[in-house]
Parts: sequence; structure tokens; C-alpha cells
Amino acid sequence: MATCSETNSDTEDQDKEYVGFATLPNQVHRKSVKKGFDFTLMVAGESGLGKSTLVNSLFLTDLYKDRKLLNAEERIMQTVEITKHTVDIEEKGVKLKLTIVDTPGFGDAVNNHECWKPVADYIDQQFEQYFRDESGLNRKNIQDNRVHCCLYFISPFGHGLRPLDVEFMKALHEKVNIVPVLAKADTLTPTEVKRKKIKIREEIEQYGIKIYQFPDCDSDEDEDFKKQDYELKESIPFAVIGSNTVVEAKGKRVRGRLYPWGIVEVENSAHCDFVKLRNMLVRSHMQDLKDVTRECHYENYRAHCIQSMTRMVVKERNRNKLTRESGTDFPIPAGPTGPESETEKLIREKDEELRRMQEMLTRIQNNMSSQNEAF
Ligand SMILES: Nc1nc2c(ncn2[C@@H]2O[C@H](COP(=O)(O)OP(=O)(O)O)[C@@H](O)[C@H]2O)c(=O)[nH]1
Ligand SMILES: [Mg+2]
Repeated sequence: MATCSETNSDTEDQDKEYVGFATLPNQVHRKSVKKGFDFTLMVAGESGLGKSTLVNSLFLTDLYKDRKLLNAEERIMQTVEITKHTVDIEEKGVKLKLTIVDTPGFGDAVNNHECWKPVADYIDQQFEQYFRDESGLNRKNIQDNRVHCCLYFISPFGHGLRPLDVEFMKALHEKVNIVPVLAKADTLTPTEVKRKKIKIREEIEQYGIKIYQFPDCDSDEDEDFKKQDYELKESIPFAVIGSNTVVEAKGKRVRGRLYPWGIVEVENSAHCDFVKLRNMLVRSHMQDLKDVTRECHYENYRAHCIQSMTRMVVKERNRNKLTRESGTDFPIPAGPTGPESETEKLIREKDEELRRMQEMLTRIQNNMSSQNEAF
């Protein structure tokens, strides 16, 4: 079990420190248990909003122990730099390989023009790698580095979304499951949190931002489940509080923030939505986040790729056809190295490319249907 180095070693306390992914086998077929699960979570948003702290709080392991805090000068110079951390955590015999992709420094630079670009490129690169691997020889052991979820941090200090938030989310919403979170919720009163959530939800709608949609629950689900589902949808953006320290509250050691006027408990649902978010990520929706990534975002990418490849081939063919048709208008030197043979060669190559693409498509489709069968 992964525990935070600062937590109490008391067994009773340790039991409470479970992240909760031990319930993952209920989400998918048992066959996958042996292999373990992998999940890639990205955190994005302005620097200093508590992204790294929240990630630590979420997975009880200090991922950023040797991080170096940057001074003001370095921060201004810093562009968006992406870092990746992987931790293997095991809970009740269930293995989870968790990859965290952090985007530190975002919004720090004086010029924030297209600051979402490196993040979008990173997501595309993972898709591209997967696309290549999928059409390669060793298809059984592909390492899936696709980003399954992006927690987007919204500042608690603004009046709703900032233009940069809108720009960022719109640039990414077709590539990744965006889950918006309201950062540092301990700086707001409960009424302010409520108002901000409503405003942010309205703005998300107004600007046409497509965030991750929780799947609708079936009409035959029990009332408790429906209530939970409704509450989850109403929680957006999840108001979160992060902390790397364990403090004593009412005789118990809890993860929290100690202020002169009291203690803010990270895992107290009266204080924030941390537990709700964690449950959503690892208990109830991890598999759906992966499914949507595969079926929707990755499919989009793949279709896009194939479309542009096909368009390229067709364009090339048309151009060659035109050259051939108008070939009689101007003299073409004969011989194997003349322009005519070059054109023929190009067409043959493109034909070959098309055939390979079609083969690849069939393989991918077969692969997908066998994956579906496995679940
Ligand atoms: N008030 C408050 N401060 C926080 C919270 N989470 C993190 N911090 C503090 O905010 C600062 C920046 O946190 P960090 O996790 O490095 O932010 P990042 O740049 O977004 O990764 C640190 O001093 C944290 O202790 C929170 O939920 N509430
Ligand atoms: Mg950070």
C-alpha cells in the first residue's frame, strides 16, 4: 500500500488511508487484475494553484519530493514545461500504474499566447505513439501513455473563468477528458463556492466548452445511485483543497491545513469535494474515462490522421493524372529516368501506402473488437 511518509503508522489510520482503487476489478473483467491497471492523469492550469499538492493528496505518495522551487526570476523565464511521474501503487493485491503529467509554470510567462500548445502537442504525441505501436509488430505489449483525464485548475480568486481558461479548455476539449476543479477552495466561504460553481458551469456552457460528461445513469438504477449521480454532476467544478501534511483534529490525525483559526480537513466532505473527486477518478469512473479516451478522443485523432493521409494521396493522384492527361501538350522525355516514370513511381508508392493503411485499419478494428470482447 502506498502511504504518505508523513502519515501515522497506526494500522487503524492506515486502513483509512486507502485510495480506493482496490474496487477497480468491479469496473472491468477479472482477467485484467493480474496485468494491473494503468491510468494517466494530467493536471493543468495556472502555476501555484496547488496542482502538485493535490496530486500528492490524491494518491498519498510524495511524487514531488525532490522538486526544486523556482525563484521569481526563473518563474518568469519559464515556459510550459511538461513533466511526467510514474508511481506503482498496490492496494489489496490490485496494482495500479499511475502516471501523472504535470504542466508547471503555465500562466507565469509575460506572454501567454498559445500556452496550451505544448500541452496539446503532448497529448497528440501520445496518440501518435499509440497509433504507430498499434500498427507495428509488437501489438500485444503496447505501453499506453494516452492521457485519460485532465484536471483543469480554475483560480478561486477570479470572477469565474478567465480568458486563458476558456482558450485552454477549448484547445484541449476534443483531445482529452477535461474535469474542471475549483482550486484552493479553503479560501472561499461555502456560499462563495456555491455561487462560483454555478457561474463557472454557466460559462462552460456559454463558451461551448465540452468537459467530460458523466455517463447518464439508467432509469432502472436505484434511488441512491441516482442521487449520487446527480450530486456528482452538481459538484462540477469540484471544489478542492490539497495538503501534504497530516495534522491533529479532534484527537484524530488527518490530512489537512492548519490555520490560526482552525483546521481545514482535505477528506471532510463538509469542507470540500476532494473525496468525491477521488471516488470519481478511481472508484466509479476510471474505466469510463479510459473508454471515452479510446473510443472518442483517440478515434478522433486516428480518423483525422487517416483522413489527412488519404487526402494527401488523392491530391497527389489527381495531380499526377492531370500531368498525364496534359502530357501530350508538351514533350516528355522518354526513358526510365524521365518525368513519366517518376510519376508512375509516385502513384505506385501512394497505392502501396493506401493498401498499408487499409490493412492497418482492419487490424485496428480486429484489435478493438477483441478488446471489447475481453471486457
Ligand atoms: N490555501 C491553500 N493553499 C494551497 C492548497 N494547495 C496547495 N496550496 C499551497 O499553494 C502553493 C503552491 O502549491 P503547488 O502544489 O506547488 O502548486 P502548483 O504550482 O499548481 O503545482 C504551496 O504553498 C501550497 O502549500 C490549497 O488547497 N489551499
Ligand atoms: Mg506544480
